[in-house]
Amino acid sequence: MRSMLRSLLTCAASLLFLLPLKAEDGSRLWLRQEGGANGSATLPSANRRLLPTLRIAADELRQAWRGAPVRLLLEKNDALAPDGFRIRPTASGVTISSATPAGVLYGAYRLLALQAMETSLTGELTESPAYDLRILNHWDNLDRTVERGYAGRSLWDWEELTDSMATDNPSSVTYQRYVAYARANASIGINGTVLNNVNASPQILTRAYLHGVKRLADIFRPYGLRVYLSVNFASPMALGELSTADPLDEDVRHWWKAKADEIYRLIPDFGGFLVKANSEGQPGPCDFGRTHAEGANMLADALAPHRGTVMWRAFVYSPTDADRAKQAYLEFQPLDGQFRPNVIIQVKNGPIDFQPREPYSPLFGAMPRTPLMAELQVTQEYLGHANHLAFLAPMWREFFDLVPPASLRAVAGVANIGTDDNWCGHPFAAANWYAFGRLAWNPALGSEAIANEWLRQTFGTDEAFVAPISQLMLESREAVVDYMMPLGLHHIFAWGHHYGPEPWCDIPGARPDWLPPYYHRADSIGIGFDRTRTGSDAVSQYPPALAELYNDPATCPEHYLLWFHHLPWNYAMKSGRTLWDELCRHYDRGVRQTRGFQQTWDAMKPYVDPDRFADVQARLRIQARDATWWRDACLLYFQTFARQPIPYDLERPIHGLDELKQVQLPIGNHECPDEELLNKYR
Ligand code: GCW
Repeated sequence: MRSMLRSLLTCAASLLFLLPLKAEDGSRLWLRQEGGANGSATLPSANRRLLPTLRIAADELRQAWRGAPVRLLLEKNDALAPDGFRIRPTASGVTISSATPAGVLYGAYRLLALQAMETSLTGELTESPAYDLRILNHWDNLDRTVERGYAGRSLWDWEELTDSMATDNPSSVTYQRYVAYARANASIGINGTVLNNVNASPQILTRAYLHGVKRLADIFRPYGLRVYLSVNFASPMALGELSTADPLDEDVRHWWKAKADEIYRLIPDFGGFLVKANSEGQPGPCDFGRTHAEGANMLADALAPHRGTVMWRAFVYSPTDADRAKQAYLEFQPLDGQFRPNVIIQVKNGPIDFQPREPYSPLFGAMPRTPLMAELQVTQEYLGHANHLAFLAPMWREFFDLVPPASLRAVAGVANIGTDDNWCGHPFAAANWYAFGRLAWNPALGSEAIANEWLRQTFGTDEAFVAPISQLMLESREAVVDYMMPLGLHHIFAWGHHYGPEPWCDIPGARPDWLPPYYHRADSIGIGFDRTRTGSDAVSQYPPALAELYNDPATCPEHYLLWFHHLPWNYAMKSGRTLWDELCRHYDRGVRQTRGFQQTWDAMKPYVDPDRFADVQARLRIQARDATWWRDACLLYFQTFARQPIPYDLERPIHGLDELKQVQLPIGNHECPDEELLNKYR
């Protein structure tokens, strides 16, 4: 009898698992609540300009809120930043108040998120964004290719947007997608978007495109999302209107003023310009013998009457110094204090270029009289594109743990969004969009909290799913570091696409600092870039205490070791093993972790809808194969210098170095890898 009962129970349990989970394509992101709502929301009286945003807040609550009635209130609160909000349980329900309509909207999304996560509101909840500007940077070209984009094409349909005969049709698929984009951003507090690539086409400033920009700005405005543009510094020349772009030339200054006026006539709340100047072949003030400050200030003067902002990038590396890691500092630090108040210098988190791990850029903290903002890369240019699962919150946490958030004026993230149904390619890549927004709102948030929030809203709240998968997410970035470039190695990617390994890459005539051997410096003695006081002296760009720490291999954190030091293959590591041995073990650990990720995910089948389950499963398989490819390529290549065996207790390489050197991936800067094609080359 007992055994019959047991088998009946087991049967019922397995039947439960067999119930089909609703198909999901990921298009709803973390905003999946629908139906069953009894929400009621009352609006404050407000003038017409403020109403659309408040209406959205009320509609969202009406559609999804299942709790007591909500009252929305516009109310000044001196303790909060303008877009901060207060959620207060009252005798008759809940009140959401803020000084701004956007703040009320953020409060509404927060309340709904709590419901989705099954977290109850126990008392009053107040939140205030750490930065006024929380902005995405799209590297979208006007032909709809996306530089370093791996999720389809650009969202912006310029052909249609620039068509002066077209009228906006709110029920069209593209229009709906624009709305969904603005809504997703608002739900995590992102309030700015730069629509186009920093390698900017001058065409964006022509009348036709500006009209298109205006149409997007009108759609985004009610969601509190302001539009910005990347501009090409030589636009007045490139558009054939002037013979120079010298920032001190009166005609040039006038041209930009007139252009700014034209933009603000169309878009009164236009945010401003983002500029990549004198970097990787882009034009800039230095072409005319002027400084970055003179260039930025000229644009700042054009925008100032409209209260617009210039975000001027510090991503420069002209061949002025032998160490690329030092160049942004060398060029920008002396300009401290020379910029107009409406200029913010946008600095990548690390001194080189969005590597899987970099120390922070020493520019942070070195320009006390200039507002700085951090540029983080959400798109996984150097972390496996849309094929690898790499949750980036831990990487950004590492940055914020060293660079005090209060020393920054704003945070920007290079977007990973495209026309793919699920927006970001890999179903888990949306977690990075989410994490970016959450950290730009509150840089003190922990990675685990963010992973949990995202998982609960995106997949479900079952702890049997959330606990192991949040653990997987938290380990994922370190796994990528391990199988790609552990112990401070960096930029040993294949030429062009930055996806696979090519530590041997040598292209005659190419800039040395675009080639991996420049960075790893492997030779018969050892490996690593000597940036100590007796080397390139990059350490001295850090505050004295850190410089001291990084300068000595005995105190330098091991995860930065080969970033700062060139060390012998037999160098004794903290573990007591040799450097070579430890290097092998990191690569090995990275590969083993990806195998573990596969197993963990497979066990999650009962909790995930079939489409997303299969999609992640397939990508994890690619990741595991790529990890092996990385390990074999790097270890076999470095072994030609180290001349030592890979420790015998580790898994042997399964590829041959010559075979790996033949791998050519058919992808360039602007293309997303075609999986079928890629597999032919693997
Ligand atoms: O990371 C490098 C990329 C380029 C990019 C550049 C930049 C937009 O490989 O594709 O160009 O940085 O940040 O300007």
